[in-house]
Amino acid sequence: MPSQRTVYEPHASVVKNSHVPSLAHYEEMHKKSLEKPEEFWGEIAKQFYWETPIDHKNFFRYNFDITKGPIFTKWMDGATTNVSYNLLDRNVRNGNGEKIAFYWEGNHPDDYSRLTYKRLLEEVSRFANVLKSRGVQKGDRVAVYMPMILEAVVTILACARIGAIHSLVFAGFSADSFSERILDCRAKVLVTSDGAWRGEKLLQLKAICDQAMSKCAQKGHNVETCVVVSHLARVTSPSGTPYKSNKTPMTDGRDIYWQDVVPQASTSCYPEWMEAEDPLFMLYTSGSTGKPKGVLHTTGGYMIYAATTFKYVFDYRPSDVYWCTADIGWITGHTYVVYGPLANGATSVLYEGTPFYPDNDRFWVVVDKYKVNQFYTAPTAIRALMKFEDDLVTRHDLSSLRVLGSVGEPINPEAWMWYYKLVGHERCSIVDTFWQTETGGHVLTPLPGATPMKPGAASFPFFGVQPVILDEAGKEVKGEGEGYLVFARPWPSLMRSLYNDHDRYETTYFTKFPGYYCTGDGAKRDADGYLWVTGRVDDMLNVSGHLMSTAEVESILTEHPSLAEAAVVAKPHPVKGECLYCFITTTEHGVFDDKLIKELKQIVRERIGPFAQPDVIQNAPALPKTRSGKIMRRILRKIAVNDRDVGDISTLADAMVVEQLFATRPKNA
Ligand code: 6R9
Repeated sequence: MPSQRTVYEPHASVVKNSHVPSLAHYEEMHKKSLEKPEEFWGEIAKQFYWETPIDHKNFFRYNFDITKGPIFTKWMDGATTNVSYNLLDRNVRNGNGEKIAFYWEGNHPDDYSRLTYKRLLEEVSRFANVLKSRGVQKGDRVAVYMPMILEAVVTILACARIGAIHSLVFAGFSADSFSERILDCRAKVLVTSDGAWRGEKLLQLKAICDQAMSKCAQKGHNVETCVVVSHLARVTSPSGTPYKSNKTPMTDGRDIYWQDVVPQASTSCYPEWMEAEDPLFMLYTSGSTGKPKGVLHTTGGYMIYAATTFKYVFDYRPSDVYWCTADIGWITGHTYVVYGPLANGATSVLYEGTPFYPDNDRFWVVVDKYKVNQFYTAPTAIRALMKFEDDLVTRHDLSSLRVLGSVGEPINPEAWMWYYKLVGHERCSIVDTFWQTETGGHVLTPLPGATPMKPGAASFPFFGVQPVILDEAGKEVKGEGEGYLVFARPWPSLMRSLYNDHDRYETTYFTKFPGYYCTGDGAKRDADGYLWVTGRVDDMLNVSGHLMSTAEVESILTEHPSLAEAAVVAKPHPVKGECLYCFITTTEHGVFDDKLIKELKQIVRERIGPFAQPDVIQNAPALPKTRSGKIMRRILRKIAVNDRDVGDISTLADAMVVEQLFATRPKNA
């Protein structure tokens, strides 16, 4: 395996014509972005349409220091614009109306379609008019629970057009998780589809929405309108037998089919001019207390940052075909399936299915089919695919590829090398992009033509970003070293608040180290100045790129009547990155057996989603605790990996507990 010193230079064919052709160019641009942010971002903002022009004297203000007052960030405050106008009308006016915005590739290879910028604008306007006719106004929340279909993109942009705040929830979350999120933002409208196929699995999305809406109704919140895309009847099912759409239950007065209302709506809808600091969307992310956080992004800053990162990080050129495999329900889908590519007038692939259907080479089939130039996926997918024969990759023509992206979790050097060699033929640049729902766009990343690559290093900050490493005492670690990854100032797309909870925003991200935005991740800087993200430093787990908190899982487990206590830790997993390892203590009457294990796994699936199902559940008659009663997770993590080097246990109330847990690790652990 390559060491931290192994460096791969960008290939000459990538450097040629690259937007940033050398490290020196990058350094110069980065320096300017920090020293003259108004000038740097002002130039970029000029490429967009502003209904009320930007006041350059009031371009950028912020406070990151909680000891000096409330935390805030404002970019281009007072200017007005509309994001959907800039993504659609502006591109159509620039002569790109007939350009393909999306190639849609269905779960089944027989299903595909395409949409031009002009048609996308018409569809967006139509749906925006439908939303308005159902009473949706500027500032209202629209919950979205959708598969990867074109209507999902249309919904997002229709909200942006009328100033409604979209709140997408990944359509893999359970009805419980979804209802909690609908309630928190009090969504007026919900948009979904009857269902979708993922591989050979049928997802009954409308049925999950019905459960979620009835849970909301029990708590006094009624969703007024539910728009349902009739999707199943128009696609090929894995067995070939057509799906009968009348199986989907509809509630009179509340539920309407997309196909019954959208086609007759007008194709023109005047955009709502939004202030740069008006909300554009919210997106929930897990919080360490267990309650999800509604991360709030605003209009102007998010738009210019999504556009700029897309252009430089993927080294995008107008004739390129780009493909990001992320689901639209995650931040990667928001910024790099929808907003970033469309802001650049790009052509993208939108793929509905999985990497494994109908065969384990589907990704490479699609790259070849559309001659994809930039391909962006997650380490967990790469690790799953590298288990198969090389031939699955090598039998396809992947010569169109120029940039390969990775996102969601640290990429291990072995997966990086496989990606680089087998998929990229040692010709493509790999961009290991570190960012978060909260950051809105990439914050640490190599640039394709500029950055010599080190496998597994997120490398250097993007323009406008100033990373700092701090030690436990809050002192800056200069040069080589390791510590907390924080940022010393905001870039345009940093989240502005948590929906309806600015206090929690300040405590979660700005209190531990006054003056800095705290990511919750650790990082180290090597001798060459490269940054390596080492993973979460808080009680968060990253399972296949899905973040969740240990507290969230523990509180669900302990609701089971047989459980007295539960402690959950992350255990490294060869494909998922991390998996859940749960220690449970039963009550006096509870019996630890296979039935209980099955029930607990099922509860977690139902309450959070299938991706959260625990891999290991261990019986723990007692948990290692400090004398003050705090569970020592550090020790549990050691037990999970069977590493007896547990370090200092002098603070433990009862050291025997540790020995006992090591001795009784389950067979599948
Ligand atoms: C974009 C996204 C954010 C957390 C983040 C970190 C981990 C994401 C990473 C990475 C190392 C990378 N993470 N990208 N860690 N290298 N390239 O994934 O957002 O779902 O909010 O997750 O994911 O731990 O803090 P989100």
